[in-house]
Amino acid sequence: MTVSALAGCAGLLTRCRRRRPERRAGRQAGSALVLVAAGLFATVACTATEPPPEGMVRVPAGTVPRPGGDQRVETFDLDTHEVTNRDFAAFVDATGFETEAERWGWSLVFHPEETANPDLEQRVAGTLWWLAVEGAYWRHPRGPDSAAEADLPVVHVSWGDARAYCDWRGKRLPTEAEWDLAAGAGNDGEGRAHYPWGDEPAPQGQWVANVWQGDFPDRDDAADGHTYLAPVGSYPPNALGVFDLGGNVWEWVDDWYRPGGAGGEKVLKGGSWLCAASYCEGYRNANRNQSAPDSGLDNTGFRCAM
Ligand SMILES: [Ca+2]
Repeated sequence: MTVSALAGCAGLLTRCRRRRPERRAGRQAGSALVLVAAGLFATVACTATEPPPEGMVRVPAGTVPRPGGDQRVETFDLDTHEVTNRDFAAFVDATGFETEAERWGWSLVFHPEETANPDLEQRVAGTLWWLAVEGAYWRHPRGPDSAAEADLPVVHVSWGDARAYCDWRGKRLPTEAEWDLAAGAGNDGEGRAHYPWGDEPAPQGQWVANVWQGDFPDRDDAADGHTYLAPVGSYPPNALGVFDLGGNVWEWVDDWYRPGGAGGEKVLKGGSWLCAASYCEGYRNANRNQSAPDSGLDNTGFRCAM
């Protein structure tokens, strides 16, 4: 049984599987390795009358629009914040978990200063702003000379890494429909806003999410106060009390990008600090991205549900 089949506020049983590493580039510019965590079991039970666990909000049941008609989503609980480096360090300290980026020995880092040199080695074809950096992983997100800051969202985590963390917490990754319901602030169909925070990209001229302003990928004006990752919770939450659903990091969800797409790519939602209105506006609620499940980049993270 898959995790998504157990979505909702009910008894939950999740398990990690071991897969063989396979190196390839995802659509978003992926890297390598697959997951670990053998035999991790977690059992969680809750009822609709219990308050959500600390650090989570309860998202009431509703529907989300889909091409074939509205899809119903049952009540579930969602982390209020993206998983931080502090959170992930606790997981690694307790379990000795090693991410896929660590196993490969490199990961992909956004290097706008290098975009003028198309001959630079260790690039990913077609993505001139991504540079493969040896020694980059969650503890050293920009390379060996950088250090992860505790309150920033963890990055360079693959879908498998993310799922292993959520398993350890007795949680799971949200489904795409759950994520969409939360980003729509619980509003069904036509009531859904254009962005997780409303219909205006910058209400009253104020950016309320960490995205990119200016000409991507050459100049980030940082009108929102951050040119890179922002500490989680730096901007107001949406109407449900969920922070950073738009911008900061793309968030892994449980679903395959194409239905039944085992062996394909997983869905990412919410956009990141690299999303510009002039390029992809990935922070729109209707937007969805895809990446190989063994990929990790410095604009990709996650949060958990249960
Ligand atoms: Ca920004």
